[in-house]
Parts: sequence; structure tokens; C-alpha cells
Amino acid sequence: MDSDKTWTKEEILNIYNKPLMELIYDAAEVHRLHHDPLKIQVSKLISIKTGGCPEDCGYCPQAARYHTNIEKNNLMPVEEVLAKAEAAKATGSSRVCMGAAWRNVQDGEDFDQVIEMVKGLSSMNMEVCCTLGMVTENQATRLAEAGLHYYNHNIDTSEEYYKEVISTRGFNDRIKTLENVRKSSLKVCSGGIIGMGETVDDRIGMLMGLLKLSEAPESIPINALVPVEGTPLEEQEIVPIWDVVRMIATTRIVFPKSTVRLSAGRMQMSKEGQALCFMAGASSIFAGDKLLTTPNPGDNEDMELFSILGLTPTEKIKDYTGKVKIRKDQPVVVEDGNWSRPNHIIERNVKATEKGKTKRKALK
Ligand code: SAM
Ligand code: DTB
Ligand code: SF4
Repeated sequence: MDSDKTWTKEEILNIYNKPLMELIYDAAEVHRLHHDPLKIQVSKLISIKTGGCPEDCGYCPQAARYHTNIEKNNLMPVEEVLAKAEAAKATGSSRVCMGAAWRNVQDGEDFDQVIEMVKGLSSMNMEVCCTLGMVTENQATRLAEAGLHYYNHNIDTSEEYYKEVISTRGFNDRIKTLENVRKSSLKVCSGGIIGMGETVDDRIGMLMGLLKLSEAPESIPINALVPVEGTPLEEQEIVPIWDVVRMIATTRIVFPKSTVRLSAGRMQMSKEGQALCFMAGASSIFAGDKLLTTPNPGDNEDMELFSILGLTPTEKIKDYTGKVKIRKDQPVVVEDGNWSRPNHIIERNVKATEKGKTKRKALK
């Protein structure tokens, strides 16, 4: 498959709807052309700031307005992050991804502390990724200069369905951050979630959204919704594994060179289901017994699965020396923080917010 092909929505839809066995076969073929099918890139998530987020993402247990049973934490000390990364490296992770429940990065003490974390991690000979919410080009450049390799910022779903899940920011705000990241020379990690009540058309719409970026993301996480009690999507049914396999396979075919990560939701999948995802082109996972706030299979289970399937974790990518190419021609400008806020009310988010308020009152 030509990796620079221009896709239409209909073509992608036809791929998604192929007989499943044909789809898996085609995706596996594309996968083998560009990747070693026996290697899986392993990333460790570290939640460096947990909960209390001002946004209203309908899937997220970390939104302050919902009442979820998570342990909130302020920004983690640098030493604690480095110790967690060291432990993850010892069990096969080649990349650390630090997540913060922020709407956007704000210049100041906390961001300076994140910069120290990035410096520390990149000097440990690990790839480093951050997901901190919206960033300006200058903030992305500071992260790159500190040694960051990837920035994760998901578009999550189609532009149309985005409005039904999040009201406190718009789809275009996400795109703007992704373009800021791209200009900074960082590599882009962006994907989405399936199982939020979206249609197949929305799933394809999400891939079209990624195709519209100035360059394809180097890394594409496909999350299966983990429905968390207290969030607006708490009653959403677990997405069938067959849909996950279709989404992974379609993503692999449309983005032949990208890393496709089988991300959240693996606790809901059998080992056989995950094996089909690897066959269909998934080339990365999150390791450890916790994602950001929800459970994940854990190292022992994953190593057992790798051993059954004959897979091994990839080493740190060789062309990474801990230093990234920095564009020197950038003017230092302070960008304003006026992100668009579509005036849109999402009924189920409002209900979950009200429920959260009542629960908190009752606990006082
Ligand atoms: N606050 C930052 C942001 O929104 O970009 C970074 C952290 S946020 C938790 C990162 C991503 O996790 C979201 O974009 C979403 O794709 C994924 N996510 C959050 N909650 C999830 C859930 N319950 N199930 C599946 N994926 C989830
Ligand atoms: C991504 O696409 N998935 C990860 C990572 N990027 C940051 C996060 C999954 C979070 C699942 C819910 C939780 O554990 O809080
Ligand atoms: Fe906040 Fe990110 Fe969760 Fe949205 S997904 S509520 S921005 S932590």
C-alpha cells in the first residue's frame, strides 16, 4: 500500500466493512511491509498530576465536575517520576508517557517541574512522551529542547461527535495544539476512543481527522472506552472486540508507517482478542497494572501473552540520542490562551455534573 495515498471517506469505510478475515489479512500484510511483526513497543504511563481537571470530557474520570472514585494528586516530585520510570525500564518499557489532568499547560513553577522531569527521563536513555493538555508552540519547543520526543494529544473521535462528548473546548482547539506540537519538531501521538456511542462513520471520521493533519501522527493510540462510574459515559456498553480489531486493522492500513497502540481497555479484552489486534497491526501497548487511574493487565500477564505469541518488546529506537532537532528560526512570542469554547450543552454531561454535586454534598 502506498503510504502517501490520498484517502476518501468511502474508501476507508469499505476497508472497515470488509469481511473480518480479509481485513485482518490485508492489515497484517501492510504491517509486515513497514514493521517487525514480532516486536511490540511498550510504554509506561505515569500520572504526574491526577484528577481535578476543569474540562468536561464525558469519558474521563479525572474531570473535577463528576463524582468518581479516584485518588487525586498534585504534581508528582521529579525523583518519584524518575524512580517509577527506572522500574518500568527494568520490566521492558522503552518509553515513559507522563499524563497530567490539565486543560492546558501554564507557564510557571509546575511547567518548570515537568521540564525537569523530561530532562531527567531523557538522560535515562528512555523515550519520553507527555500528555498535558493544550500547548502553545513555545511550550512545545521548550519541551523538545528539554529532550521530549513525543507529545500525546488525542482528537478522540470525529469532529461531529466531539461536540456530543466535550463542551468545554472544540475539536479545532485539539488540532491547533497538534499543529503547535508539529512545528516544534516533537513527534505527534494522536488517536482516539471507540465505544463512546459513536457510529462507524464517526470512527472513520476520526481517521479522516488525523489524515487532515499536516503530517500523519507517528503514533496512533486506539483506546476502547473504559466506562467509569460517575462519568456521563458510565453506562456505555463495552465495545465488542471485533470492533476494536476492525478499528486497529483499518488504522494500520490507512497509516502504514505509524505505530498503532492498543491502548486503554485491555482489561476488557481476552488474550485471544488482543492477539488478533497484534495480528491486525497493533504494534504498541501501555504496560503496568495501571493506566492513569484505571486498571491495566500488568507486567506478568503481558509477558505471559508475549511469550505465548512469540513477541518481544522493542528496544529504544536507535536514532534517538536523547536530543531532538530544534528549529532555530522560531521567534519567541507569548501566545494568548484564548481557546475557543463552543457554546454547546451536552445533556448527559450536565446530568453527571449535577449527580456529582449531590454526591459530594451528601458526603460533607
Ligand atoms: N488532559 C490531557 C488531555 O486531555 O489531553 C491528558 C490526559 S487525558 C486522560 C488523555 C487521553 O486519555 C484522552 O484524550 C482520552 O483519549 C484517554 N482517556 C481518558 N479517559 C478514558 C477512558 N475512560 N477510556 C478510554 N480512554 C480514556
Ligand atoms: C491514550 O491515548 N491513552 C492513555 C494515554 N493516551 C494518556 C490514557 C488512557 C486513560 C484511560 C483512563 C484512565 O486510566 O484514567
Ligand atoms: Fe481533563 Fe484530559 Fe480528562 Fe479531559 S481527558 S477531563 S482534559 S484530564
